Amino acid sequence: MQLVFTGIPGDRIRDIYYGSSLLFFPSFFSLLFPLYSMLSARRVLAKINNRGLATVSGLTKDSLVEMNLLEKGNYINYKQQLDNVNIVKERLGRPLTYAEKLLYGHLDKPHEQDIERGVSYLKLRPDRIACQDATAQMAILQFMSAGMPSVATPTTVHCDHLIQAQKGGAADLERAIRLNKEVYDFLATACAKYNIGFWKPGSGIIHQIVLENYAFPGELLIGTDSHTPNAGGLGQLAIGVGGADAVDVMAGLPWELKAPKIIGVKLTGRMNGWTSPKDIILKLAGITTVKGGTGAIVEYFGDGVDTFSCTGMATICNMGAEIGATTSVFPFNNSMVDFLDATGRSEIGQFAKVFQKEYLSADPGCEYDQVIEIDLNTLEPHINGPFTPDLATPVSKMKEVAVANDWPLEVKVGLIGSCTNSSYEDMTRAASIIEDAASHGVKAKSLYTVTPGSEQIRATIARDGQLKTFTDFGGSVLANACGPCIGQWDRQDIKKGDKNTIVSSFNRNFTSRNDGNPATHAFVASPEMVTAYAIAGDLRFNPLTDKLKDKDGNEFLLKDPVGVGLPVRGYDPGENTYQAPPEDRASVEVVISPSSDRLQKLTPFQPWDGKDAERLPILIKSVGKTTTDHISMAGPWLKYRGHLQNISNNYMIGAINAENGEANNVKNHYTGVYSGVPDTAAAYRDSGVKWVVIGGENFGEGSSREHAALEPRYLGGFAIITKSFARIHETNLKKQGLLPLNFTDLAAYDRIQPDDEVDILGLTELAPGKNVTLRVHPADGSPAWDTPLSHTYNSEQIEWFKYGSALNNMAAVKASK
Ligand code: MIC
Ligand code: SF4
Repeated sequence: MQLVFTGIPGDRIRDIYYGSSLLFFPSFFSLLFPLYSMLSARRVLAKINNRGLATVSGLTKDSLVEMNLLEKGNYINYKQQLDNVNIVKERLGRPLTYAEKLLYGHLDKPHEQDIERGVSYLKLRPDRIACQDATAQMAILQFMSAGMPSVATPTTVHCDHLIQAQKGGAADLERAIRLNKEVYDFLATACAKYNIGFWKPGSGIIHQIVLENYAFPGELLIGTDSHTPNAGGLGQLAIGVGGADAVDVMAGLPWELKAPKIIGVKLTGRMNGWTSPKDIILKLAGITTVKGGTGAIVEYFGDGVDTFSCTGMATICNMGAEIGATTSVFPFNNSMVDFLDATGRSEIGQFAKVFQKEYLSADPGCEYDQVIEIDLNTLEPHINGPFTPDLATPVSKMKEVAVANDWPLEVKVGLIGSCTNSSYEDMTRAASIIEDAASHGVKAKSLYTVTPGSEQIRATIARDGQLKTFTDFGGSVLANACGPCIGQWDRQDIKKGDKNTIVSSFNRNFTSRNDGNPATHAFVASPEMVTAYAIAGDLRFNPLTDKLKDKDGNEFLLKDPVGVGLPVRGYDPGENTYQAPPEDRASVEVVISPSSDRLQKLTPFQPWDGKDAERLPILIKSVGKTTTDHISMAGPWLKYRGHLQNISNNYMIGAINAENGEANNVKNHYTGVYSGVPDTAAAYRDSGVKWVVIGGENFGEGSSREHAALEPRYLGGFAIITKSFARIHETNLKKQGLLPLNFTDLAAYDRIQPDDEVDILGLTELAPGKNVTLRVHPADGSPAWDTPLSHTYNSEQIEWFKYGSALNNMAAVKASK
């Protein structure tokens, strides 16, 4: 069966992906028709089940309850998970936190697994995998090399990252479908072939779709995106991983995770006025910094946890990625039951209640590794930034801080939406502020954009009038996608290099992230605060205390925002944007053109030569923040996410070279000629020279993109030596056969010079917990010096290094069977 369509007139393309699925895959009619009815059934259910909890009687621990409305035969496994938890509890002899229960409930071998928080590696069996289009391409290309007929774990792919915001919703979607046709075709056909659910462009942002359709309390989900933890708002353990980790689970292998520590965040009291869930995570980021959550799960508890909507909790968990946390989670509660009701999944909510006491709650007396307390009664709205999400300023201090730091005071653009903040509640609260301003004849001073998180949110706010409120206000409603959050923004209001301020309700604000302009000062705040800034047009504005002038020059104070957690009339599911895998999958062809510049089949990397590495040049010693955006930029480069050779041309182009303070300008160690980082790396590789990178703290923080690890491997890199790594990036490097190593003596980072050469010694005895040695040969001819380097390899991971990659290792194990 050939699923790639050709010869369809351009004006029907939108229908193909966005509107009528029947045109796309005529043979799916029978599959899609029930789906349509299911979606409308969902609407009806949502209407019936408002806040009151109608009990679905008759559910027992042995009941068979489907995990979602879209797949058949995937049942919730609470009973097994509870058995596992009981085994572990008996072994450890102590009460468990909520997150621990979910984690240990998914152990592959609960009887024999070593469990020490922060020390042992856990082997887990996730229930589900979610991939977004920008990371799915590489994941699927790797899965294809495993030669399996279908995925072993339920998986979905979501088209959200590749849609550029230019003119607004429908036009941008149409353009994206045209420009990315080849990639969407590849993903659609590969999904059909390997039994993966495919969410077409226009469906919405991965995390929102997961929350609305797949997430439920107690589930363990891995997702190839760092904001996967969003679903923690629905009591699920949802963890961001690199593509290669997802491939293991797709291939039926257990997934490995270093047993996380548990940080308890105790919430007391209740938010009021302008404060919203986003402010909790903005405040927390200020306390912990971007690396405070590394190696830990953040578990919320205290009487404050029952005061939010489910989507509010999802906002908090989503942005937990910005503090480096493995994931964040709220314990199962009534708001989750309400959300499950509203999304047509009442039975799941009721089933969860059956297990609430024993499985879906923290044990009394459980202990956290660290406890942080936040008092919601006194929590102020916060504005974090610029350039980093942990620079937190309460609104009452913003005027002073902004002036003192010489931040541009005029707010050029306010952007609401993204996976973090695009719920119905967010939209209704933002709209309430605009309506208040409009009643005084006031419109936006700044440009204002809205990205609905999903087609369901878009359709619901279109039906309920908030969308009109936004457009009447002068706002533009963008496609249901990541858009400006990931740099997919054709920004026209300023020139590159112009110093300016934007405020968004997104979660990331690294340099150049949104518009590619390093002079843009990007701040993150709640949608309510973003809207207030867009109205006032000034970063010094504090809506709690500062008055605005109405159309007649009279002063007024904006009213406190008001919103609704769940739509009173139920959600409107909007267009059907889902493609279920067909029954007959064997004959589906997955097409990759050999001449494509977007997609390229992967060639296995060479195994390690079995020797220590000697006299390696330093490609770059980077200073300051080196996020995955510095290592493998997004924005215009997103189009090469399926083509390793092409995307490698962005390797480290955003990182700052310690030698000259410049980006993308490094000296070739042998010729002395300065050039771009990727060119220099390729020149070394082509002359058979391996190289290393030297980096600072929390290297690779930010996203899950494994391109940041595949690229250096493809360009001939050997080791990445840093003060510390962000979790996902470190695993990604190991998976691709590169050596992630850490200075044990941090002063060695300062001592080593970009022109020095290095040996890495002790590799033949590489073993868990055993340091290797870095021998530095200074360029000035002074005597060589040694410094120890630590690593976090366990014995299985060492095999990945030896084989050249985890995938090579997997192939070798398969061949030996
Ligand atoms: C991000 O927010 O940086 C992204 C884009 O969603 C990434 C994934 C990617 O780079 O594809 C993430 O967070 O993992
Ligand atoms: Fe998309 Fe931005 Fe969310 Fe990443 S953080 S998934 S780019 S909306």
